Amino acid sequence: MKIVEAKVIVTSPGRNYVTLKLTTDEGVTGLGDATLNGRELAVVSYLRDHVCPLLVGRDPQRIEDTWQYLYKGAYWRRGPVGMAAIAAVDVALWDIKGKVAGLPVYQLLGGASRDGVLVYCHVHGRDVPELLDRVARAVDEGYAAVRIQAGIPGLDKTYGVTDADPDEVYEPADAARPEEQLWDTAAYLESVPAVAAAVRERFGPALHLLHDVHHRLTPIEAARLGQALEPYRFFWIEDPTPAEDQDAFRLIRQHTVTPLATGEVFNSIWDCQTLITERLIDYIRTSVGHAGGITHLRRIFDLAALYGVKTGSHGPGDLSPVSLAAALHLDLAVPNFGIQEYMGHAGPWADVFKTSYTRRGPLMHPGDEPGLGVEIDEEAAAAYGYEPRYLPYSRLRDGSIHDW
Ligand code: KDG
Ligand code: MG
Repeated sequence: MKIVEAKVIVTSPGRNYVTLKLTTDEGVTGLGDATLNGRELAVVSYLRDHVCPLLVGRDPQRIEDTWQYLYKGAYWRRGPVGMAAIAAVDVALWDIKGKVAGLPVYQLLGGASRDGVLVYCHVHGRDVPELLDRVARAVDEGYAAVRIQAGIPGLDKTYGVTDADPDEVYEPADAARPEEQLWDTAAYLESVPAVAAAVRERFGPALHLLHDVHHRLTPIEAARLGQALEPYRFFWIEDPTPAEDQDAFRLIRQHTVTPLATGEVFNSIWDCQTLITERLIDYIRTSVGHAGGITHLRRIFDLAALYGVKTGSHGPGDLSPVSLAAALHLDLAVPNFGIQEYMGHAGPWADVFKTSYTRRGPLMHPGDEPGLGVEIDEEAAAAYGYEPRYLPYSRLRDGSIHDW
């Protein structure tokens, strides 16, 4: 069997998605997600100009060899653009392998280790009453785990909270430049424990609570937050400090037993090595889309399993339904699964992507279609043209730039 076509499809049904579609000489197709939010066209070029020409003529069954060929063969390793491209190829090859075998991808990964995949949804509110109402709605909808983000008094906008409900799109359309937002760490640290207390008081101890700090604290500030949240028994706090500073986690760890999660901006096992092998985190949040596909994510998860670190894959709406499906197949199979982020997708995405995954109460399942269980309608995709958009960025009150 040979790959005869490697096509990159750019579409924006609600937001921008980049999809790689591989076709074999036997007419089998496979999809991979190559979306890198705000930098989509860089990956499009990497694929179209450098990777697709190498794929035509290759045997699609040789997934590991293709991964190594694209990773080692480029000489320039890692990085979000290259690794998103490799991920897309890898996931498309797993899709093809599943279709050829007549099996869902999770069966190729060893079969189901559980009946379904525990997911957490996003809940945000501009203030505490709004947040509480929306947590109640999520509980009514069957979720057992919620990520809670609330507006911060004195700040117009903050990460995780938008005016739209339930959709979260942080990238204003038609903005020629990224939107600027004000950040105030003291106000944030003051508000979060009170928000947590209100949610625990209303919903009791059983609901899993998660919170995303989004890289904004120093190590000692993060330690303080972790301590302050200990009475509320969080499932995790995420990205307490800028994730690339792995040493920071040693200091946070010395001060708090609140579980720590990080990794959504990591692209390879090397980014995770210290954090996992020194047991500095509890959940590794690398994603199928940004960390080299199913093949490489499985390797990261296996390393994590050795050290008692569980999985908690990044699953925002800016990764396409193809990535979500791939994540669910892996989540179902790996022994050290922890939780899967499920933000859902905004806008008319379902016109373009036909999916087989389902949610029943707190659990999701990828479905039993051969391969990933996702198809793309190229005609529908063509109707939603690319929209340049940027993520926002933050400044402190003195005008200096802070992590968003
Ligand atoms: O594109 C950036 C988003 O994927 C990120 O801000 C979402 O932090 C995020 C999360 O945990 O979902
Ligand atoms: Mg996050």
